[in-house]
Amino acid sequence: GKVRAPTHIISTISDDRGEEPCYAGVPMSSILEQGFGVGDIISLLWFKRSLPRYCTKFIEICIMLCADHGPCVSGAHNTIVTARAGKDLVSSLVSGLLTIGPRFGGAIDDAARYFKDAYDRGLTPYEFVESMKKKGIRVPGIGHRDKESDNRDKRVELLQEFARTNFPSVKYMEYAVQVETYTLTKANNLVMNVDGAIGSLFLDLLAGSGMFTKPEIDEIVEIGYLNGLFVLARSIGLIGHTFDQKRLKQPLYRHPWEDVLYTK
Ligand code: Q5B
Repeated sequence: GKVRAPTHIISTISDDRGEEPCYAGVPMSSILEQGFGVGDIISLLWFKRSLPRYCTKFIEICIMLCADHGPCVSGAHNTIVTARAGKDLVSSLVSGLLTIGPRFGGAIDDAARYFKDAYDRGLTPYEFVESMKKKGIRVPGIGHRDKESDNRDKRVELLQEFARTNFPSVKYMEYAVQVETYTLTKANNLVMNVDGAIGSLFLDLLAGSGMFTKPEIDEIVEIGYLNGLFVLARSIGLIGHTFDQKRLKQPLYRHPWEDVLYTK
């Protein structure tokens, strides 16, 4: 019979060999006919399945709410400085994206990992937070430079409101809220941030939608899909900041001496 030479690449999410490209087996024409949105496309290409409308809507809300957070945050600052150094769109974009990590925007996966582990093991919020403190690890998804208990992050409230109305269960989010209640007894700015809200709520989406097996959920959390939501969303804003600087014909950025402490 025919002998197939071993392939160098295995791919399971998309196929462009036929008459029309397919995402997870769904042809492009069907995607348009069914009125799919970005949340459906993410479901197909990241999770390899169509998800219920409330899930795809939640994904879209995450993308919309995280698209930008002004010019002062780490990512936008880098992008603005890079664009003003005369660099191209891709360079300006990736310069901003490279700041996404454990402190800025990239705490979603760790928030999901730690909240899931603590909830599933039945730790009280006190036991969880204090065990993190002993290990010298900041609780991912908690804390914000510019938000406090009496000046909450509106994005967190909006995500929670949507989930409380549309998700079958919000047990992980409620646990994260209890963690926040405890961390707020320590400092006023240890509020749940947008990473913590998305991380805990995505656990609820995975566990409550009935669309994922337990091993699949464990694999998603272990691999870490969820920072991808922030990366994708914030790219929209970073591209916007690049165009803004070019449009404004801003000159090379140089930080003022008076804002540097020169010391030996
Ligand atoms: N402490 C976010 O810190 C920040 C603690 C904590 C226990 C914590 C910090 C943190 C975890 C990572 C995280 C996502 C670095 C943030 C985002 C997107 C964004 C950004 C934007 C957007 C802020 C002062 C004292 C110290 C610390 C203690 C702080 N956090 N203890 N668990 N989580 N969070 N990141 O205010 O005793 O004095 O040593 O790492 O979830 O990135 O808008 O800007 O959309 O763009 O600078 O919203 O919370 O405070 O570092 O001076 O710490 O609080 O141990 O205690 P701060 P620090 P001590 S959302």
